[in-house]
Amino acid sequence: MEPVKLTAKDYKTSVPIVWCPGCGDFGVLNAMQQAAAELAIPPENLMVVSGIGCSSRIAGYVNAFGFNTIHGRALPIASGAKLARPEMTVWAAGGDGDGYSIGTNHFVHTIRRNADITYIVMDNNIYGLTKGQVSPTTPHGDYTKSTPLGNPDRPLNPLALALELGATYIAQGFSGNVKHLRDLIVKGTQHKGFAFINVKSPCVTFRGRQEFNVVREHGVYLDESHDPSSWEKAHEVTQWKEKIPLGVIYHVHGVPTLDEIARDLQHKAEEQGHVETSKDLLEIFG
Ligand SMILES: Cc1ncc(C[n+]2csc(CCOP(=O)(O)OP(=O)(O)O)c2C)c(N)n1
Ligand code: SF4
Ligand SMILES: [Mg+2]
Repeated sequence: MEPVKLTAKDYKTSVPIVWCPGCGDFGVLNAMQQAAAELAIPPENLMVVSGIGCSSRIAGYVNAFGFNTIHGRALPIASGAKLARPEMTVWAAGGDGDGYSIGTNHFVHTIRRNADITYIVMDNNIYGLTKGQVSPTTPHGDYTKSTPLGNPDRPLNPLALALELGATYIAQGFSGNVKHLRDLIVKGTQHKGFAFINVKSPCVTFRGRQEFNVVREHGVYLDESHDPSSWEKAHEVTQWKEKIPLGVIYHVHGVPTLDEIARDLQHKAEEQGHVETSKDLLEIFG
């Protein structure tokens, strides 16, 4: 019998979507559903883990195992899920506040461990759910609910940070270009290791609709003249000031993943045999 062909519709849920009309996150949701269909991942083999925020509601909108966790904690939970069930595809998702503010420590250490998961950040430069406070990616000087005199801080550059930390797949997409974003998610999911995709996903309510035009005007799609295997070229791209890079910025293969390392350690421990007494255990650490 022919296998049933999955379509984006198979990844929709009946959970009512409560995002504001025009929110960029709709484009990200469509791209994720299209990517899952393209990769033909049976919904029961897919897990979407998120934190807290408007964007983090996405875990309930994809027909898969979903876990809307605590603020900033999507990555350790996603890493644990992948360790426990390596045969599953695990996507982590959330916002710029979730990932680059309260969750920064997990961002750093998940990259360092090269967990074999895909992390999709809906970067709207604001805390949307809590009604418009400054986020780590809000541009310097911008007025927000919590910076009425202008943002005194310089913004964090997540692409440069990920590159410096040794991320093995770094891409940037735009929720206004679903097809392009779908392809970035497909490639990231196929990548063996931590795939990081920062998505320019405007918050129309607290940053305004013109944010879509900012990305359209300043976005530059990387073509074959960009070599994503070159750290130096990737570094150059992450330092662009006026232009916004869109596409795969950096991609390297062959770095051991967290689950490979863990399984290797498990085999080594099994070879050493069982530890019978606590005295034997203490001797191992002696
Ligand atoms: C421990 C903890 N601190 C603070 C909050 C309040 N809180 C909920 S969502 C959020 C920020 C959301 O911003 P972001 O992650 O960028 O998501 P967005 O709503 O913009 O998609 C904050 C501060 C919380 N839920 N838990
Ligand atoms: S507040 Fe902003 S991020 Fe939240 S749903 Fe509305 S437009 Fe989207
Ligand atoms: Mg946000």
